[in-house]
Amino acid sequence: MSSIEQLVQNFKDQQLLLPIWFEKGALKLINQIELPHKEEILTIQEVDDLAEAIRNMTIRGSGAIGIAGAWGMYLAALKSGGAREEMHRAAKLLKSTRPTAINLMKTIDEIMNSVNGFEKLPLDRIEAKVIEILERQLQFEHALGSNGADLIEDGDTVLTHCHSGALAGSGYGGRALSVIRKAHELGKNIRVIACETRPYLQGARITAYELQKFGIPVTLITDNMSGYFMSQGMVQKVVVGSDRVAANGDLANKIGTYMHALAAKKHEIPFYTATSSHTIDFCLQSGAGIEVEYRDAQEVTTLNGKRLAPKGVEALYPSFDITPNAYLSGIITEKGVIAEPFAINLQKLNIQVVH
Ligand code: RI2
Repeated sequence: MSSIEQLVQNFKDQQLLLPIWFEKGALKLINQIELPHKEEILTIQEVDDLAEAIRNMTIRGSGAIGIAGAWGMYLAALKSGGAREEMHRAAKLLKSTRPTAINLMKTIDEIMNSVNGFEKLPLDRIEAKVIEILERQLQFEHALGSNGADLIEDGDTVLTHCHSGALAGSGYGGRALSVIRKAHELGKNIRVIACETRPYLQGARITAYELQKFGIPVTLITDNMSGYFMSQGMVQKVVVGSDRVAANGDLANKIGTYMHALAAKKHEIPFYTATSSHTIDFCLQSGAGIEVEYRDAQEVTTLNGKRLAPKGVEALYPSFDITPNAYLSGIITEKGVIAEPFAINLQKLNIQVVH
């Protein structure tokens, strides 16, 4: 068994909910577009097809697309024998698929930097790097989950937005759901309110699906109900993921996150982002520098392919919004929970800056 096969077997033995893995010379991935009604596994043989799967959100979530980037580089190396030109082409193509989540760019850069100076890029080095990245991501999930679980009290109802869970990460609980899963495993009696997350419906389709699988009580609401439930004392904490965190703690996360943060502040409800240190972009001083991806506005004018709005009406679909650091109670990372002042305390994390 090769070391890559061993890694995949080891992950499967841990009963992880893997979004993507390598099997018999090809990539396998869960088709997240079809969840929860169909648990379809797709086979991907070409880097170009993987790039399209990331672009069209067959696989999504900042952690998972970082991992997909690593697997894509492995596939490129395997197919081309490590040909420098093809590796550069694959890196450029994969990095171009989604602009906001930084893990994708960082992971690919890390792999390319590990083979700097080689004429023909050595497969064993790339393989070792991919294994290191995947194992590290999983360790992050357990560590940040434990750090965040300490903040959750017995009896809490935790509101989350979008899906920052196993299938958005490396299979344990991603970011926000690692916190919730650890708290549940510690025996804390908690409930989750999941926001449906229009228009892709990550919350209704994937967060609810995962929490049911984990045996954690979940109640689904539409995004515009969060303020009401907060005002009624029905939410004790908010925990969301993040696609990119600027050096001052401003964060990009799924569109709608900012609205929940405003309501949480008004009702003095602690609002946390659960993330890994790799999601922090020290090259950006504030959230103003984060590129917000716009997606096809047809997803707003239609639902399940059925038109909602009159023909010809204009719509907009920014995929993310920026929540300023003033609304954050803490940033939950694998290295601990970072408190205010975020710009100073994030610097102390001792994270290598990747430009
Ligand atoms: P982690 C998602 O975006 C959402 O913004 C969600 O909060 C985040 O990625 C999950 O990533 P999309 O890829 O915070 O569904 O778990 O557009 O890394």
